[in-house]
This record gives sequence, C-alpha cells and structure tokens, in this order.
Amino acid sequence: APHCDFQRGGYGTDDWKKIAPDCAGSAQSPINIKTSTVSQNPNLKGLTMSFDNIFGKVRGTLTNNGHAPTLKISKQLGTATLTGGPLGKSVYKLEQLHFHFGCENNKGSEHTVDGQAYSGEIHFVTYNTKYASFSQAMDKPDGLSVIGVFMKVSYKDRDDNYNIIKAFRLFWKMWSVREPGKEVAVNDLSLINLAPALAHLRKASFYSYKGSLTTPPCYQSVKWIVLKNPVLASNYKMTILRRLRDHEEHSICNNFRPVQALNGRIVSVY
Ligand code: SG7
Ligand code: ZN
Repeated sequence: APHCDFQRGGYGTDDWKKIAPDCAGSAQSPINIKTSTVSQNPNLKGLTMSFDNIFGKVRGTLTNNGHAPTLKISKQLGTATLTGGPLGKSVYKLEQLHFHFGCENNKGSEHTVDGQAYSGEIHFVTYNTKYASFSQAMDKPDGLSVIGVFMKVSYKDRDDNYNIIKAFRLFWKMWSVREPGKEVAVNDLSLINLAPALAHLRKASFYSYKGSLTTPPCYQSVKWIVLKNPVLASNYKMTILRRLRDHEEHSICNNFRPVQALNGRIVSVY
C-alpha cells in the first residue's frame, strides 16, 4: 500500500529518485510562481471550505515525523471539506496539516513567488472523497488537493493572551514533540484562527496548478492551491518550530524541497 514514510538521513532531495522514481517526474512540486506568466482562469471562482465544527475546530494527533510537524485530523470528530473552483463538483476532505520552515527567516517556504521565498508554508492536505481514504487517493491523478499558506514573520503577530486562545496552543504543543517519532494529542485547534482565509476562500486570491507531493513518494496527484496572502507569524513561533529535531539530532528547519521545473505547466489565477 502507498505510504508517506521515507528516510531522510543519507538522502538529499536529489537522491530521492533512487528511492521513489516519481520524484524524477515532469510535474513535480514545489515550483516558482512567475506572476507575469500566470494565466487568468475564471473557472477557479467558487472554491469553498466548510467546517463540521464552529470556528473550524479540529482534534488530532501532532507528530514529528523527522521531516515536518504534522497534525493528523481525527476526522470522525469533525474536519473541513473543500469543493468548487478548480476542484469542480469533487468533494475533498482535510486529512492533515503540516509546516515547512527555514532555519532563518529569509527562506523556508516550498513555493516561491517571483523567486522570493517566505519564512514558512503551511500545507492543508485534502483527499478526494470518491476514494475510500487518503491512502487510497494519494496515488490517483485526481486524488489530492493541498492548500499552501505562506508564513511571513511579523512583530504584528504578538504571542499575547489573545493569540494563546487562538492557534498559538498548537505551537505550544510542539514542545512535546521535539524528538522524531513523538506525538501528542491536540484537542482544540481552530483552523480559522490558524489561517483566517480558509473561512472565505471564495474571496481569497490563489494560484492553482497540477503537481506532486513534495516528498517521496512524490506522486503527481496534487492539485495545488497556493494562497497569495501570507499569514503572519511571530519570531517566537518560528523559534518553536526550529526546535524540532530529526533522527540525527539536527533541527528539521529548511525542510523545504527546492523548486522544480515547470515543464510547460500552466499556473492559473483569477
Ligand atoms: C510531511 O510532508 C508530512 C507527510 C507528507 C509530506 O513530511 O506531512 O505526511 C505524513 C503523514 O507524514 O506526506 C504523503 C504525505 O502526505 C508531503 O506532503 S506535501 O506534499 O503536502 N508537502
Ligand atoms: Zn508539505
């Protein structure tokens, strides 16, 4: 059965094709988004996310897999549903979310815009409910859609009480999963507080293109939705992320894959 696990130790991203042939494919992710060449597509209009619980509250298990802190959603207790726009009538459900981030603020995102990286990128991984599960969907051409939200470091994101009752608690939980393989329960995350734009995607500007998972097995099964506007993140939040360790006791920061060739693919916007 397809799975997401891969050995990072010993393998640079260039060696991934040796363990996963799809990583050498011609529609890989991430990419640099060149804003002067994106094509206008009114059919992207109408993308919506709806939530089972008020404020998009979810529960799940936060794991440090040695590559990225990943919150697997306990879907039976409520998740998010994505449909419309580039997804048409297909209905996708949120499976997990995870973070890519830099060792320093000048890099960290997987996608870049006109050659510029952000300090981080949150991925909301959804799968097409025409398949029975995420693992059934992950290798199908229409199996996955991932929303990428850039993280921009700003002092305006103050880690004060206001933020503690918001998404900050998720970052606080990161202290419990410093070593790879560790996991901790998360009972009270509001997706809307983590990325407010999710609540009104119809009004959000985003780029869309067909690509892949950014780690082995690199399946070319992902319709990417990259939001133009970043969320703000404090330096403190970035510090918490950078404290996470891999199997060699190094920080997992810079857990982004370099941008891949576009190979004639079209990036749409509306
Ligand atoms: C992170 O990114 C994890 C992986 C994920 C991978 O390393 O979130 O997921 C798990 C369950 O460890 O791999 C197959 C999969 O979802 C790649 O995801 S991404 O393409 O959205 N960056
Ligand atoms: Zn990712």
